[in-house]
Amino acid sequence: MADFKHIQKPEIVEIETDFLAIGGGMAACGAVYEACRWAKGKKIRITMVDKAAADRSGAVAMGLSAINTYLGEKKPEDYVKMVRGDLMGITREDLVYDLGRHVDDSVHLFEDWGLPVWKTDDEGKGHDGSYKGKKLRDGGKPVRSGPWQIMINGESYKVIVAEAAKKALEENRQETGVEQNLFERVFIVKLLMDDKEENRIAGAVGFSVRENKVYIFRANAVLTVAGGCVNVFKTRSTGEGQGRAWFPVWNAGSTYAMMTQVGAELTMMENRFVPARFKDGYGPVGAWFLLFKAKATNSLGEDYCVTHFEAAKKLYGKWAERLGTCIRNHMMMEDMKLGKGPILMNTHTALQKLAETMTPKEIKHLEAEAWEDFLDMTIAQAGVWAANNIEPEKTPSEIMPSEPYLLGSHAGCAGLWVSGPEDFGPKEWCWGYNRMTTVKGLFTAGDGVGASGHKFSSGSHAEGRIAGKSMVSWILDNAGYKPSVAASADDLAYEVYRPLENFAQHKNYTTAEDINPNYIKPNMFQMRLQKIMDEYVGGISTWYMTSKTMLEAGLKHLEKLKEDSVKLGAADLHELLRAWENYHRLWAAEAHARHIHFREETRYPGYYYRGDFLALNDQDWRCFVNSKYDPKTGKWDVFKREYKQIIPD
Ligand code: SFD
Ligand code: AMP
Repeated sequence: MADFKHIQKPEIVEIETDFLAIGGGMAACGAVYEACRWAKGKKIRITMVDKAAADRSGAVAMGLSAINTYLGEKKPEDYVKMVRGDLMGITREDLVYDLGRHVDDSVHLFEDWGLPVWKTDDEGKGHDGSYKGKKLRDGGKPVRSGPWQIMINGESYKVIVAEAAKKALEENRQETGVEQNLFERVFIVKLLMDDKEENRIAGAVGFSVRENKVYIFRANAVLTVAGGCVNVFKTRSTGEGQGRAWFPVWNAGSTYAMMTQVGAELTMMENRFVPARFKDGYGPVGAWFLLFKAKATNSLGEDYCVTHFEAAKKLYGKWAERLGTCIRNHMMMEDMKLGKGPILMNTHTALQKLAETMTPKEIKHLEAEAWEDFLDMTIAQAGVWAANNIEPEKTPSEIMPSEPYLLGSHAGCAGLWVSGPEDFGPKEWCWGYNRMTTVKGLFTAGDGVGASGHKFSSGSHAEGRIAGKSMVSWILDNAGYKPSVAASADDLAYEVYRPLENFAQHKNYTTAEDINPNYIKPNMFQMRLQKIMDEYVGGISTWYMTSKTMLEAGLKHLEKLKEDSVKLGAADLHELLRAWENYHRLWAAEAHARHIHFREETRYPGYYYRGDFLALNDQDWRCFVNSKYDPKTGKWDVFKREYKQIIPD
């Protein structure tokens, strides 16, 4: 089968390791940092492979202005209540609690590693990260923008976190004597299962996005932490702005797709996140609502959270009362549909109010912070302001609900069903190793873990550390294991390079390379996927509305697209990357559509609506929706799992 007839055969590099982290983001960096500590002196080989360069990869690539999960004086129980409330009553409380009790330690490490954290002095006055106060771990008081969030000067946040992970990896490399244990610009295409032991992970295969090389990794334990899924729905940005999105465009659902394909159980894949963002630049709103205390209104000056509140309560009951993220979206959308937009973030009145008690120097500093909020994390939004002559202290800005993203770490909870901590939660939710999926030896964290949102950057790092530590236990407990994969190295390499072969074989059939009956280019494939998802699965065109009949039609189109996916064609390594990214998006999209189809209620108004079941129905649907794809039969099974409340209201 592996006949590279029209392209050059790539060099095949085979790597034996014990611990393989796929991804180099917050969770991966946390995982390798922690694993290297527990592996010290034990000759356990730790390897990390990222499609990009860890210094600037993943969601934190551009930096962040706030750490959204820091408990400080609060209790993990309070954190569980917040997460449960915001996610409309359904969370894995064991996982959330476990995260709550560990997350602050990651934040303390960030500060040790050099991240500037804003501090409050003894008089209660806030200062930015240049203030030399006590460290958080020594009792220093952060500047809280909200109850859970603290402010940072975070332009270099990811560089700092990656540096610690890389340092740990290098120490591990020296101890174990391996030639290389950090692989950057290597995209993982699929996971490999063991051919001797049922339901056991054995490694992964991928390719260099720069060189003609295919990589085959064999490992005892694999952590898949390749982030969430962006660009699965048609985007609001168009034309030359198309690359702009809120979440990182390079996170293409690899986490969900690859683990689904090997039969790992998914949970809450019906959930998605539709963030309200500053229009066109996708600038986050948190600092404006929480730190600057800005109010968002419709263009008539009305507060949509007041005018639509009673109606929302009727449909969504007690879950509407705490004005969680999706409910706020819902009420905003109601006004937009009534033609009362644009919706405005009143930055000007907020800054003017804060300035009332400030000196001119302090006012200048405040204005600088307003810009820096975006310059530190969403630079394009500062560009939109500059291009439109917007001075936030004088002019309001439009906000807008974005296209949907699939994720498990922000205000959403799509992901994998994983084993919980041993000491907390129902026994049936713990099958041995914390954060292990239902596939033996396969772990996840951050955006990968479902039913436990609101982890954000700090929580994803902390959860990576939890997973990393338990993977080392797994490796020690399975020390005699030798991974063995059925497919030959040549066959795997051919499969990975097939889009290049498809293109090379047929490219001369037409004069316009992008149009060809024998292959589909990644860009066309992506547009087709986005159109299906947008029109049938509740994208922006239908105001996030879908239904049983719409979903069934959409799933048929997805099936056809899957048939065509074997014909993906790539002209070069960059397009090969794009081809596999879109293939992963397709799988994530299918899981999403199947889950929405199964859940017959509207649990997350403002994220999506089931037109045939417009209300929330706690009696029948306060449960997890889980699913499993069977790689042997190609069939999906979607089913309910009981929700269990651990922390009382
Ligand atoms: O303002 C492959 N997030 C925020 N978190 C906060 O704490 N504070 C904020 O202020 C936050 N905001 C925010 C946030 C994100 C973004 C994009 C913006 C603003 C503009 C959320 C966090 O960043 C997020 O929760 C975590 O980063 C999630 O961590 P993790 O590890 O689950 O995902 P990742 O960091 O994106 O890393 C993914 C990695 O995988 C790699 N990868 N590698 C190999 N093969 C493949 N096939 C791969 N596919 C992907 C990536 O390169 C990356 O290294 S605010 O909006 O609220
Ligand atoms: P965002 O910038 O929208 O991603 O939000 C950052 C953080 O602030 C998250 O923890 C959000 O849950 C929180 N947040 C954003 N807007 C509001 C709001 N209007 N009320 C309460 N919390 C908010």
